[in-house]
Amino acid sequence: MSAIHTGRHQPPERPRPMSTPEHDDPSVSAPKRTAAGIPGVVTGLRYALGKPGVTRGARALLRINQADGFDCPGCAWPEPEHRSTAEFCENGAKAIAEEATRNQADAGFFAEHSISELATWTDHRLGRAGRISRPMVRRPDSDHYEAISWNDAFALIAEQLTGLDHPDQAVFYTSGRTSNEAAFCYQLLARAFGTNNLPDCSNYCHESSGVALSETIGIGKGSVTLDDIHQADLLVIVGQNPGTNHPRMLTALEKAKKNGASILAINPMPEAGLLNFKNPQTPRGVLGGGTPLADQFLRIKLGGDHALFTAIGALLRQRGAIDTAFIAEHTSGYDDYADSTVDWEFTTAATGLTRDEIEAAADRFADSDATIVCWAMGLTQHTEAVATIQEIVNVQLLRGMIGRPGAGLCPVRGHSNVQGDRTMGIWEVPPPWIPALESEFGIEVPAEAGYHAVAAIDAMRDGRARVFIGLGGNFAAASPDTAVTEAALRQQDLTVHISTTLNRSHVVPGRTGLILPVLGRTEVDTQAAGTQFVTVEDSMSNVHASRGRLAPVSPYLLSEVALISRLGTALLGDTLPWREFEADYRAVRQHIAAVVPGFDDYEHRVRGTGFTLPHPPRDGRRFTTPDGKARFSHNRPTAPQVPAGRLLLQSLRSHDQYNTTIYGLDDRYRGIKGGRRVVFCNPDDLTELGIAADDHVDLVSEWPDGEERRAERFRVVPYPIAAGCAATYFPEANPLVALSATAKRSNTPVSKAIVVRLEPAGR
Ligand SMILES: Nc1nc2c(c(=O)[nH]1)N[C@H]1C(S)=C(S)[C@@H](COP(=O)(O)OP(=O)(O)OC[C@H]3O[C@@H](n4cnc5c(=O)[nH]c(N)nc54)[C@H](O)[C@@H]3O)O[C@H]1N2
Ligand SMILES: Nc1nc2c(c(=O)[nH]1)N[C@H]1C(S)=C(S)[C@@H](COP(=O)(O)OP(=O)(O)OC[C@H]3O[C@@H](n4cnc5c(=O)[nH]c(N)nc54)[C@H](O)[C@@H]3O)O[C@H]1N2
Ligand SMILES: [Mo]
Repeated sequence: MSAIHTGRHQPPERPRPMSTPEHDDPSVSAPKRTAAGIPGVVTGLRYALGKPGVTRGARALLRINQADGFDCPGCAWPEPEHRSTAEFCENGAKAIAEEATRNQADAGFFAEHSISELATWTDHRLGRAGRISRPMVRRPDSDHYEAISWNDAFALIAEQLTGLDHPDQAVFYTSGRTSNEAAFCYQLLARAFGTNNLPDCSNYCHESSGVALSETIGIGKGSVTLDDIHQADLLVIVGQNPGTNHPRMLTALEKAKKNGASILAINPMPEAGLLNFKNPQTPRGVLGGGTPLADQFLRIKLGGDHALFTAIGALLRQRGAIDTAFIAEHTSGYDDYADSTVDWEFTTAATGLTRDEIEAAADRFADSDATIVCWAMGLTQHTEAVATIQEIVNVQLLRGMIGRPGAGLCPVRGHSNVQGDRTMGIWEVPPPWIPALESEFGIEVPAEAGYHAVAAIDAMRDGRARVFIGLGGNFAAASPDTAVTEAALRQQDLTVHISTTLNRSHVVPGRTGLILPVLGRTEVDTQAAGTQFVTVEDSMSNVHASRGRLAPVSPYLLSEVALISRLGTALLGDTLPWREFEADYRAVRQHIAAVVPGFDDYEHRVRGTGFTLPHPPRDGRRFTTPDGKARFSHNRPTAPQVPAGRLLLQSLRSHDQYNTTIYGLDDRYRGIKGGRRVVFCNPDDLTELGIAADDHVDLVSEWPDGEERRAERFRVVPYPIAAGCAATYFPEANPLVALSATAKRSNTPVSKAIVVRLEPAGR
């Protein structure tokens, strides 16, 4: 299918670069081999103390991830039971600083800067504008946002929604920072209104993990606890960069190493956080040389993991290193699972690894009594992502590495409550507990699934969707095929962005556009019944409370729960208990307890350090699949096809960004300073392509639809990345990803598998 020329709409404009190359001239030095330590803490403190003003920042830092404080809005890594006084990391500090900033995009700001002017700003500059301080509206044909009252804003949304021909013409997107309470209210609002159109950032993130795990072990969540990580004797970290994206995970890895674990890292890039770690919270980390982390590093080609894990599975069977009792008692499909020969020619070509390296990795699995495999976006954003993750499940099942201490499957989640949002029903698929929701609230929910994120863009582009509401996030910048997505948003009758800070989505409004500002996680939330807390679920299914501690940056802000409740009243009237929800979040939790399995006695159990949700495979080797067994999958290994003269490009995160929020222009561990338009390439590939270090190139992507997409002017940086592969930053790379290029079965854009050619830059 062509993503571009279908439907009755005009082909969109050519993709354009999202930041201005002239302002982007990075300096390049050698990549670092050690993550965190003193420079990390100092950098984090500089952000947190320097930006919001000293007392505000320091007060915030001391409350991060404490039992009586707020959950760090950085990542979803769990908190240890005995928390150190500073249970935060450099990048958590940056996330706090971003939210606690005193900069405000207020009414004066929007009067001064037109929407068309703001559209020319870089993402970094947009973010610097700071917190949105009151509700703003862009009226049809106006080039400015102007202030609007909350009541008028809710009336406007209700009028547009009730004017639709069908509820399915509305899209209710969610990002993963939303609390359980807000998420539950939001899905109730959408479903009571009559649609399951609840796409979320999970569709772009760990959807492939959810699909792969649900099909094989019966539940789409990871099966390990933090204690398991500490007790493992082999930790495999594949397709993940914890030094930047989950820095607190390094503390757990260090502890595991002290307990005797070995670490196998699998990545096309030698990421600093995988190789060496200095823990800023121990004297040794502060004074000493740090802990070497990876015992073996496999510099794999992009997309080579499917072939690698197929080979490892075969080698384990050849050696008889399998848990026959577990396989017999707890699994099905073993007999159909591929035979145990390894096609070495295919495997070494697909992985870029030698046979010896792969044999040595298989030895580690065979020798381990407690193996955990951790992964993130390096696996989920590929065409064969689901099959690849299922190959990892196969290997773990062969060895019986699930439901026992120190062993299991560990998809490391991104956004701090992305897993909780799913648990609360933020999902385009109606969850199994819908009948309970229906009887609890006396509503009827449509049976058909709604749009996932990519399908939502399709529907908006084709005129099947006319209203877009985003609860957090930055849909314009996080989505693939930027030009298509922006055009789709612009042609909506109404776009509503429920946001904390200014971002790119705000500058591509629909005919009418609203920006509705909300309290952040760090801020005190006071309602009729007093000060409220919210709850979140981390990557290991622990549910706990989060209490904001800072004074709100503006008196006009609503909490997300209050906002959704008032919209609910405006749209659906008092048929549902919206007013109770807003006044006292205990009312929301009471209904969650009645509807969502695992939340009995929620209010009581979530106090203190919280509780852990049930996970049948982890808790008792019970598998909630149709036959009650864990399933072996039979997938033929594949590898991405890259024509001669082309490179396979991945888009990843720099050290100074949180997804589409750009904190700064450095990527310290990779040696980049003062800019983002860089492309990391293997030196041998550059020689072969006749491109010199420091040349500037355009990235031109090539897809089966024949349509070319271009991102302009990137500085070439020679880097020890696997041969045939290249890397650049997200979201600058998003214009290159065709909307139709998604992972099989999970529909996640293949942001890590972009076939490109490098052309000399136009200027
Ligand atoms: N500071 C900070 N923290 C964050 C975020 C942030 O932007 N900033 N984002 C949050 C979110 S939403 C998420 S989802 C997570 C993301 O966490 P990560 O998944 O760590 O994020 P990426 O930067 O996309 O890094 C992908 C890693 O996988 C590797 N990789 C890419 N392709 C392949 C492959 O084919 N095979 C293998 N083996 N490796 C591959 C890349 O080289 C890179 O090291 O982080 C969360 N935490
Ligand atoms: N090419 C490419 N594309 C990708 C990826 C990639 O690796 N490569 N990664 C994908 C992944 S893993 C993800 S998760 C998505 C991320 O997609 P999103 O979650 O949509 O994007 P974010 O950048 O995290 O959203 C940032 C915005 O959220 C708002 N915000 C922050 N905190 C709050 C809050 O507490 N409440 C509310 N209401 N709003 C808040 C702020 O206005 C901020 O501008 O991007 C995906 N896109
Ligand atoms: Mo994510």
